Amino acid sequence: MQYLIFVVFLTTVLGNAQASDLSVQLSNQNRVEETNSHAGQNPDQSDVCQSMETREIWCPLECNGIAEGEPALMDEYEDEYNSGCGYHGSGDGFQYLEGDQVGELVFCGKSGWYQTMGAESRDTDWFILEIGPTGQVVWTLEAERETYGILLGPQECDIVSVLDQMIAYTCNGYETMTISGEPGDVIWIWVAPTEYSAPFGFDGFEYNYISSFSGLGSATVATDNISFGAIKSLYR
Ligand SMILES: [Ca+2]
Ligand SMILES: [Ca+2]
Repeated sequence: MQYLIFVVFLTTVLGNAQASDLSVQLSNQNRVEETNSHAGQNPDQSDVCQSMETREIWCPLECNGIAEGEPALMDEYEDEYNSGCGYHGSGDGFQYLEGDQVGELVFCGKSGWYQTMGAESRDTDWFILEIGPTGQVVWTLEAERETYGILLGPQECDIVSVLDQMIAYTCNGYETMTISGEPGDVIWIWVAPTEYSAPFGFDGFEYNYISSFSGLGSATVATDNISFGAIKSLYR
């Protein structure tokens, strides 16, 4: 049974296969009750929403923070950047994020869709964070298209699943997840579009999302210059 759930999860939630109702049920069943979520309207965004004279309405984001650094999405792109458990290269496929001196980080991410040999694919972004001295990380997600923010566990690719999730779409406001643990604990999170292919009316390949954090472990080196080898110390 556990194997079945894992296969369904990987193929319907984390991978590039088509979504199913079961994946939604699985995610909801795994929701952590004590996690706080907030879906309030963001007044700064509500008045800049634009109608594209289609069914799609979008709300552009401006981000002032650390850039994700993923190569530009395009057809035949291979997601080998922060692709986590889907990474096929040598070493670690996760992107490590750390807070500033007060444990805060504004991360300017991009996600979207592209075609691989004629099949629709979505960009997935996997991150590793460290819980700071307060024992509580608050993660706020905004996105120009409907986007999952997921807390993952256990932290082994063979058995990883959804511990908690939020779905952010800037036109509806922002979403917040509070993650509690011991200072120094490592957490895995995952960001990707909820849709497996670009929505009707979407032009191009990419859209913007913003992950804002408080309560992170303090940075020792700049994130965009960090090497995976140097930051293995997070596990110590
Ligand atoms: Ca990305
Ligand atoms: Ca990626």
